[in-house]
Amino acid sequence: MTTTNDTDHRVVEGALDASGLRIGLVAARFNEAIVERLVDGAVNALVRHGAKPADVTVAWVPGAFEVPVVLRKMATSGAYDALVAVGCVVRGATPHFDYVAGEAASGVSAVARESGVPVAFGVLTTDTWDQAVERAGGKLGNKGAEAAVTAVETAQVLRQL
Ligand code: INI
Repeated sequence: MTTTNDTDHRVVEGALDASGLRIGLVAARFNEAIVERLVDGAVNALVRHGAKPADVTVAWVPGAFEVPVVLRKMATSGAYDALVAVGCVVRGATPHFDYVAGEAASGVSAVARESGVPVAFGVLTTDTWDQAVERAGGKLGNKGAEAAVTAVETAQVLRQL
């Protein structure tokens, strides 16, 4: 194993501090009961980490498939330091799931790569409704809140580079 005693290197880490950050959420209304909980979790997490409520914008779209195009508009507007995609795609018995979930994930990452604005992925992709409930403020936490804090941390890293 190689170790180093170099104490002079620069370490960049993002503070979990949302004060002064302008943050946009794009939320997909499909499976709305779940997504409302994810949005509430995300907004609460941002405010608890110092964001001003007036600096948080939530844009609603019909489904997860529509999330990337609205994220892209927000990312290229210059009005946001970080973005969060929020939605819920439940597999059920349809191959539609794979297209919707796949397009949402690849579209979200493309927006972040191409714009340079961090976009956190808070879109649940689950096999069942119960698994979604567990991740939307249930026993497995709130993935909307986790994504929001991830967006803040990444924005704070970018600010230092
Ligand atoms: N959209 C979702 O956000 N979640 C889903 O589970 C879902 N399913 O299962 O179909 C879903 N479909 C709609 C899709 O996002 C688009 O709105 C639609 O295809 C029109 O473009």
